[in-house]
Amino acid sequence: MAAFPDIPKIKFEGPDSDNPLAFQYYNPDEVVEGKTMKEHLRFSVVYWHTFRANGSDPFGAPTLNRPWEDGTDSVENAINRARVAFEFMEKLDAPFYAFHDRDVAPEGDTLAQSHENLDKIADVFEEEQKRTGIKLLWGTANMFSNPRFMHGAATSCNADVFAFAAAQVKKAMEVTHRLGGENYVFWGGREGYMNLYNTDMKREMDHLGQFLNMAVDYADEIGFKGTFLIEPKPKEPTKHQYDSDAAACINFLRAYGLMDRFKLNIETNHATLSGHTMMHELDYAGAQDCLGSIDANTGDLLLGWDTDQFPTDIYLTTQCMMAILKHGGLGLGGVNFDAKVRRESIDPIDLFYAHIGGMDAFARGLKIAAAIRADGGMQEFVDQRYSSWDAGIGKDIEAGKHDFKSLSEYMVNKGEADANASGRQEFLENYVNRFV
Ligand code: XUL
Ligand code: CO
Repeated sequence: MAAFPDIPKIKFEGPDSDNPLAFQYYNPDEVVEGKTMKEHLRFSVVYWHTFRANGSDPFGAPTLNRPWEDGTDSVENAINRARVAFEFMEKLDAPFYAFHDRDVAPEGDTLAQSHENLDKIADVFEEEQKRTGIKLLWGTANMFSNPRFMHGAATSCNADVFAFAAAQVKKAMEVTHRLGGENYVFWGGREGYMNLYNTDMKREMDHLGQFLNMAVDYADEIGFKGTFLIEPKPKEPTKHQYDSDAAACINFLRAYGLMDRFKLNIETNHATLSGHTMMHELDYAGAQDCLGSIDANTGDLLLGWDTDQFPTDIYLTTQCMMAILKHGGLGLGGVNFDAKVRRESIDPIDLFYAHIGGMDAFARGLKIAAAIRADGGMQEFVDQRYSSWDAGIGKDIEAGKHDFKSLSEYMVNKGEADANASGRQEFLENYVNRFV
């Protein structure tokens, strides 16, 4: 039986439509900068928030109406839920999805039992992927919910937990590979510390480096060619997560010889928790050739935690798309809605409104960013701002023709630096507003 019998397939109707179950801006086949919107954005639905969230929070019980759930943690319920998930994604016209092993299949009494449960769901996913053409953007392993991971997984003080985590990731990689997953994500759930008094940070980081190298070796063994992604987040659940921001992750990847196999999965709410804008994190990752994928969501200015709300702010999506286009697109990555409806948004139809809004916001951001780039005014300003590096002393410095002695001689002779020009921040903010 259909879970969403009254909901039609969501279609593009254009900006004049007032149909809340239609796209006003996301037109999958519309070409922007030589690629279709569908190719640029590669929208993905997350299994955990969309099909497993129940509206509970630390202060209250579940609230969300999910009539297809039978209230048990059985494999049968998980199979039925998988069918519902594909019905939802098909109606939404979402080309990709993402999951953690433990979102999709119940954890068994033993690891072998958990593996078996996961295989049963993977059978259903395989069938549904074939039926619908929907693809797996990435898989990952949940190594933070079960109490065994209280001290971390790859960074646990308990070596057996490291071994358990390895077994779990091995299986999650196999399932991701079997389902044609285009990436495999590591978000360091509890890879961090609460207090340095009881923590050997160096040893924990070394273990994490070793763990990720084992993952790369195993990928080679099974022929998994997808990109590995690390997802930075500075805090929550631990006080200090080792993968705290893009810069920290990239330093880690370099230190442990992982740069050629890993990129980053940048999430908006994680960026802002780390005291950076999403645009900063994307531009930093892009500058280091590490921009892999994004977890699209937003936090709340007035709340200091990971609220994982759907992105509707056009400035945010414009800035995301400016950075993404600047660095050549997301490649095998996508715009993955790591976002959940509020616990007061209790109806199944709210899942549609939330995703439609996020997809439209990103489609608008894409079009606005492309228009800004086509106009060229901002790029021209930036080029001009750095023009002292295009000739004369600047060009020679960049070419490596100078050292402190020659620069000292140059400036002692000259006496004073050339005058500075205005940075024109307000002018540029107004300029962006012309396109929004
Ligand atoms: C947690 C988070 C995760 C990762 C996947 O904040 O974002 O859901 O995206 O483990
Ligand atoms: Co995420």
